[in-house]
Amino acid sequence: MRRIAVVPGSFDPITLGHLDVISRAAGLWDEVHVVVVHNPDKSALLPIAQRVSLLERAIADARIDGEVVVASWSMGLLVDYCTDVGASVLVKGIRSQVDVAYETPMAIVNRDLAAVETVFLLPDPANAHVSSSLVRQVSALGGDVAPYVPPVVAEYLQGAKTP
Ligand code: COD
Repeated sequence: MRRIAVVPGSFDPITLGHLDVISRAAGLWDEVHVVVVHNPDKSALLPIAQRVSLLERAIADARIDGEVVVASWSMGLLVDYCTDVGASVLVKGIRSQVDVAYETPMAIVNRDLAAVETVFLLPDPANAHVSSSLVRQVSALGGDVAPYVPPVVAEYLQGAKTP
């Protein structure tokens, strides 16, 4: 049986922390779906289609070993996407106790709703402080985001600032 996992997120934009989680998930499951989901608790920088495009290019550039599909989902529960594609596992990255507190209730509800388990991966310590919100803030204030994001994202954000 093919073992499929879903790595969901806002990916606004994809960071090196996300890329690390995606890469390790691709080594653990037969097929990994990276799914862009709108998070209503966050104010967005990039449209969903742009986030998908940057994810696709960053994953291709990183030459991740494994089968990785990029998609977006706006049709309701994330577990419905999992059911549609035959995934039984959600993969989330855990950087801190804040992430644990945020993710734990969702993991329990997703298991209740559709028997979808959540697997938590710890970050590479080199990326443990990296978040999309940090990248958005550094970029908005004119700083260099290259240490935190794949090159394609750094180029895109730099281009978006250049008149
Ligand atoms: N290192 C490791 N992991 C990281 C790093 C890093 N540097 N940065 C982020 N991550 C992890 C995050 O912890 C998260 O697991 C994932 O990467 C995505 O992060 P973000 O910030 O892009 O995305 P979020 O946290 O805004 O995404 C939240 C979801 C949309 C995935 C979440 O809200 C969700 O699962 N929603 C489901 C909606 C639903 O069906 N609800 C009903 C039942 S609960």
